[in-house]
Amino acid sequence: MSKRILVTAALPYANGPLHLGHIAGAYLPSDLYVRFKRLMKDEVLFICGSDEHGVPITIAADKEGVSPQDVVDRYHTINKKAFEDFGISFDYYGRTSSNTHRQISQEFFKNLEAKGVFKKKTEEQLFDKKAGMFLADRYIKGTCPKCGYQEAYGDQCEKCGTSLSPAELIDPVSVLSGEKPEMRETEHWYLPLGDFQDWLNEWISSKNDWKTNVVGQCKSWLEAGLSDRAVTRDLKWGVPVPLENADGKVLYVWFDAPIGYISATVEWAAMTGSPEDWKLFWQDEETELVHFIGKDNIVFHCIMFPAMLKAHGDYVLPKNVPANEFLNLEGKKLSTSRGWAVWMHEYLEDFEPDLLRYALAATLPETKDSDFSWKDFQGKVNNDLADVFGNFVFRTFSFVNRFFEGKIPELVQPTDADLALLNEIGNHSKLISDSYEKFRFKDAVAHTINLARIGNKYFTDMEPWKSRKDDIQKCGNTLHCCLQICAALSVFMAPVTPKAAGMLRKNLGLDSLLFWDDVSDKMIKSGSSILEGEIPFKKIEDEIIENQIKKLEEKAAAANPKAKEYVTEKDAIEFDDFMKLDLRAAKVLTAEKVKKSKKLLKLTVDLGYETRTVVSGIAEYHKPEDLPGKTVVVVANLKPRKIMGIESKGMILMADSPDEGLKFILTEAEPGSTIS
Ligand code: B3M
Ligand code: ZN
Repeated sequence: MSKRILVTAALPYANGPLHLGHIAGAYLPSDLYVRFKRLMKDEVLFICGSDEHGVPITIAADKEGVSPQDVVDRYHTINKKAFEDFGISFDYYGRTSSNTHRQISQEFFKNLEAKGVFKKKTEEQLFDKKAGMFLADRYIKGTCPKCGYQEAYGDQCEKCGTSLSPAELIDPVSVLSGEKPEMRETEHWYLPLGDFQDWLNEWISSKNDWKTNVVGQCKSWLEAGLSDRAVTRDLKWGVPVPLENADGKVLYVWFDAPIGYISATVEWAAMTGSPEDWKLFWQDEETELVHFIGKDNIVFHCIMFPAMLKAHGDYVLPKNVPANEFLNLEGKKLSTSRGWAVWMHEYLEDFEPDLLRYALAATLPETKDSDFSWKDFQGKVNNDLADVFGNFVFRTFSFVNRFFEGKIPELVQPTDADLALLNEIGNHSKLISDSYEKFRFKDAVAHTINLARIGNKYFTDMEPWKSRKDDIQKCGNTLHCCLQICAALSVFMAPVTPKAAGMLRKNLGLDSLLFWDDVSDKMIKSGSSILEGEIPFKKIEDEIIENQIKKLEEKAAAANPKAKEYVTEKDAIEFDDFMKLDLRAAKVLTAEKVKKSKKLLKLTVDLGYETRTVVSGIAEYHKPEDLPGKTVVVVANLKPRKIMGIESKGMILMADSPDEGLKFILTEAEPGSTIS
């Protein structure tokens, strides 16, 4: 029985172009799911749009010396086109600077205000005297009180995901003037999340089909206790607070942005000519609402927005929020500020969307961070798409066109091997659909390409190049079965490589619109004709990949001109001062992560005359498993210190190369050798 599903993808800030990390986080996963669900004949509405308020926008505008509207107009257009070109099949792509959105978010706010949901408080907030403005969200930076990350924002720490208020930051600094802010009184409306704690505890606990990484984050917030969250800001750019005594105040971007899903649906319904249809998706309990996001948005989609929807009362609640973790690039964190990113609009200038759709789908950060490298991209395209899928389809089509005049051969007295192959269609239909249903897209894609692999092996094992000479019936059976596999793949591949799948359906003479339940081992009829067919995927040459890597490194170098600047030398010291240091060679014996810390490793080192424990802040640059056996330099006579409860005796010397992170000072000397 078909379902009604409303799928949303996180609204990207319209303050810059899209990169691979955005695509791997929310947009490709949601598109895979939507395309699959449409094949399952479910009624799916796929909604997204530009998130056009908030400090990320005004900071970008300030930097360029243009208005926030200029910034959002530019990037709304660029991003909307990039999504279209990449095949992200939204039914509607809205924007939160629209009049509809302003009206709907103001009505939502007034509804909660009228119910007395908000608390109104006058509190001291951080104020930048030089800039003459209160510092909210990304206008303020400081050290995260939870994980020690020194670049945490005023509303969230991007490193550990903790949602913060500016007053919680350690050593806050204004992003605008670089000055230490002062405290000033201001009045705001607060959503008292604590009032929803019991309901949220129960609601989250009932989500036994949610990803563990999502539930884990929610539970850690719930256990820490939910505090009041300001839902208004002293800013000029945003949705004005729709109350009399609220001049100069706007809705907090994370209050209005999720309402953007609703306003985009209202705009979609109006566009279709049935303006009331939005209610089928937002106000009908039969609808399944699924939010696709990155892990840094979990608190807003699993705690804050559900509390808002619950307080309002007229809307459905999310059925699932399958948040993805982060995608790294060539082993390093993606960073727009450091120019370490592959931009979608640039990718699309050089490659087909299907290639990246497949390569990313096969390595999505579904339960832990994953990595994109150009070499791996080439491998996925050349090995999986070209050598497995492409080769299988091309060989099958070539044989049928050369030796059977392009007609689908009869299946006559199929052997066990023939039947076993045909049976794989039903097996894989279940394996693939179950994976999609559980948001396990990597598995879905792996099972899909595996069916092509099985088909390829069957073709080779059956040796049609021999049987065509001495057993034409066997040869015909082989090709009939291979064509049935191709037909099944033309549906199974559709969510991930829509263009190639459509081409395959056309070349097989199949309808352009097929559904999952059209797949069987009899999809194509003997005697009907196939087209010539073309090679579905061409291999990518090494040189093309080398150029991409070079381009990435050049852009990163250009974005970090000061990366080659050197730290200024310290003041001169006496020789005797230096001689107080006792530097030794020491061999690393073991290394392990320190629980609850992202930066620290605990190592045991052999000093020749003793083995000791040293704690070192190198976890972001070195994997523990790579360290045993290295002989490093240790300051042996440093007084012992307790770090995260571990006694650390000594310090490992590291070179802090500006753009390469922390490097060891390795030595060939024996453990215990003195170094001077
Ligand atoms: N604009 C995306 C981000 O945090 C944010 C999502 C809003 S979804 C309502 O990068
Ligand atoms: Zn943190």
